[in-house]
Amino acid sequence: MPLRGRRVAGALAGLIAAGVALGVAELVAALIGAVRASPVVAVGGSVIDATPRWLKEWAIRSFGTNDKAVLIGSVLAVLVMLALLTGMSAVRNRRVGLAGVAALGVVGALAAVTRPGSSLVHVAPSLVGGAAGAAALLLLLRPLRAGVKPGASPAVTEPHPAGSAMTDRVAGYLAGTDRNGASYDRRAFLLTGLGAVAVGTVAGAAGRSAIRKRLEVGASRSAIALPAPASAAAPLPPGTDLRLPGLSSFRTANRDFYRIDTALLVPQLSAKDWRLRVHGMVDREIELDYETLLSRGLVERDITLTCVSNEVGGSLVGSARWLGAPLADLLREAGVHPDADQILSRSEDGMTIGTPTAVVMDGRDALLAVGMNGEPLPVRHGFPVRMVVPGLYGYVSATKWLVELELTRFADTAAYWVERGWAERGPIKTMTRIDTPGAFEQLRAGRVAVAGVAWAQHRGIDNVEVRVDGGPWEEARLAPVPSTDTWRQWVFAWDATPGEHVLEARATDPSGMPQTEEEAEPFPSGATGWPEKQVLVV
Ligand SMILES: Nc1nc2c(c(=O)[nH]1)N[C@H]1C(S)=C(S)[C@@H](COP(=O)(O)O)O[C@H]1N2
Ligand SMILES: [Mo]
Repeated sequence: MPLRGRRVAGALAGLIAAGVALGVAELVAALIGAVRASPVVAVGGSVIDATPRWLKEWAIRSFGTNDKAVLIGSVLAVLVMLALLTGMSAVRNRRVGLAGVAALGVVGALAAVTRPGSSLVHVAPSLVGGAAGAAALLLLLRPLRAGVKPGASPAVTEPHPAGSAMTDRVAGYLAGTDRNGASYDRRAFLLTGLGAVAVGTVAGAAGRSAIRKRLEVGASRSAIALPAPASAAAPLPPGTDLRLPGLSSFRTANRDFYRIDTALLVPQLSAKDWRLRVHGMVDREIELDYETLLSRGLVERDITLTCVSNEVGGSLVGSARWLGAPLADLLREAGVHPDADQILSRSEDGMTIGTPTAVVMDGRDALLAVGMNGEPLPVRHGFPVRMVVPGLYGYVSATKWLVELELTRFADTAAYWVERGWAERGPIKTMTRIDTPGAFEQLRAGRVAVAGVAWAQHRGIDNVEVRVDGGPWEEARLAPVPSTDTWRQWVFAWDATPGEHVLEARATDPSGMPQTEEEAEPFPSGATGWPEKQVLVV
């Protein structure tokens, strides 16, 4: 089969066809208003769900908040490779090429339609995009066939000249000839290619911008004026925030607040469209809109949120002043059946989180939160409404983009992370973190402020101790806190002597038992162990 330059052209055709497919798919996704049905997003989302825990943790560790960009990049890289291969084989055999395009389209469609909360129409972007890609590929293959010398039998192949490598093929492509010297219509190929690139780019750009507009739920958010709380947060006792350099501030700014969720694209739900349905094992179903929720008499509380995936010393913890409606009151109105021990909450993107009913009803400030640090919830943090329950890890309590509360039983339904092996109940373990000095920091001998935060939400922190080089435990000074639902700052004045030292810390809740030294990884119920810092004093 005469190939050489045509093979390179074929690879290029494959790449262009893939671009057309993606561009058109993006446009169709925007048109049907299903951002998440875009093939790259859908495949990326499926990859996230299928990713084993160790790999996910490695990705978060290595790429931090760029993990999603890296994922999308990888999906695209794989697609580019497949597109090049498909285009190359299409030169030999159009049917193989078309089968390749069809397979990619079907993969995208399957990924889209199996995403939580998706419907059959979500196959449209991948299928229409795939069809457009196939059409582009056929058009681009035409000029490549046109020049094959009449009578040149594909069976008669000349021996391949030695040293004919990639350069040879590229030269062939530039000359518009194949190995038999048969020319193909390079001009027509280039023109068709340019046309296809234009179509793909315009479709993709239009789709993206339509999507961006749709994502401008920001408009809905900025139009909101939150009411003053019926019950304001307790004023912070003086000295709650020690304001030491390197120590986390008592309240975490929204832009600095950690974000953990499975949503590749942040769900976009406007306040106007928001409804909460309370159903399941209740006497009376309730449906609530945003206005009604705001009119319920809101409470404002400082509450520290913690992720079960937080490693010892990790940063997946933050404290905010939340404004929200008491969840227990709403449940009492619905009339929860006595054996409904689980509140299965659902988010707009289909995430499910199971919270013990008894915990929510025990008098703590479990909230349907609408405000965070004085503004409407940021979209990333669950706009318009999320749950916040002091004392429970986020994966069993802090549902963002909340749309549904189903009263059920743990024995009957397992929530998303519980299905994946995480503990059914997730009370927060007593933990402390050394914020300053930093790891491997070089210090001057003399007085050094060792400081950090400790948390055991809804139980409270009674004591934090520090020890140096495995010596005796010494008590740190605790800052005051407004309630037991927040973390607590502490500071220890250390007389640092020259040399290498290891600092360790441990916290104690009112049970009197210091947090365990035993090291456990986050899976399945939260990390344990004492945080430590190695420092060099000069
Ligand atoms: N809809 C939805 N809500 C969610 C999650 C999620 O993946 N989807 N993740 C939970 C987890 S594991 C945590 S720790 C908190 C994190 O909240 P934040 O991103 O506002 O810090 O949200 C919880 N709520
Ligand atoms: Mo989490």
